[in-house]
Amino acid sequence: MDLTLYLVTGRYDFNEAEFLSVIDAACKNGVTLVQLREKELVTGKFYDLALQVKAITDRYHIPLIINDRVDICLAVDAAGVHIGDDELPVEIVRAMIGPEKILGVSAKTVERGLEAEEAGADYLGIGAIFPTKTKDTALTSIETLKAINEAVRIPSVAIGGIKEDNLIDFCGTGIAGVSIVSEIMRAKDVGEKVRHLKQKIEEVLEEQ
Ligand code: TZP
Repeated sequence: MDLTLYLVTGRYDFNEAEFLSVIDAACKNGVTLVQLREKELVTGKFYDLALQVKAITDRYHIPLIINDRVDICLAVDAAGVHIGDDELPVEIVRAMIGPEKILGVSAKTVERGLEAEEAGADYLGIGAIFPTKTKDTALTSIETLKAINEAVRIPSVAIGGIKEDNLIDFCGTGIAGVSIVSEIMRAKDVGEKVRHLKQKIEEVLEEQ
């Protein structure tokens, strides 16, 4: 599992072909993990979309993570699932997906991070670090991000309002990578944006 540059999808007003082509361009140009995050779709449509996204990620040998939906993860044999605060308990999800699949858990506090690790999480998603329009959620400071990283052994990714020009703020925080929605999904040139982000985040991670 390479968390360096983790694309989390957003639908915006893309039609399906446009949405899939953004994911394809992101995969082709260097994202290391893709999370399909769908809050509106009914189950059958989510399943169909997940199959199409998985065909793309498989082509690039990039693991696909499904946001929240254990059933969809199992149905399409995705690499794993990412769960937030209001989902099933982490140990129950681990039991449902088995030992091999990747389990990501959102954490805003040291306590939640430690609990998630204990219950079988493979990585933590920590945020929102910067203000974001993509999700209505409380902010988590860089200090808290560092404190969570120091407390747990599993790797973590930062999320929320992350852009090319604030990647530098993660120097010395101990993260394993960044999760990004709008900066990639809404880029004018997705391929170029991903290449720039990848180069910069690799520089930041080298200095950890
Ligand atoms: N969880 C915390 S913030 C966030 C999620 C899913 C949204 C991040 O989106 P963006 O557009 O990269 O700020």
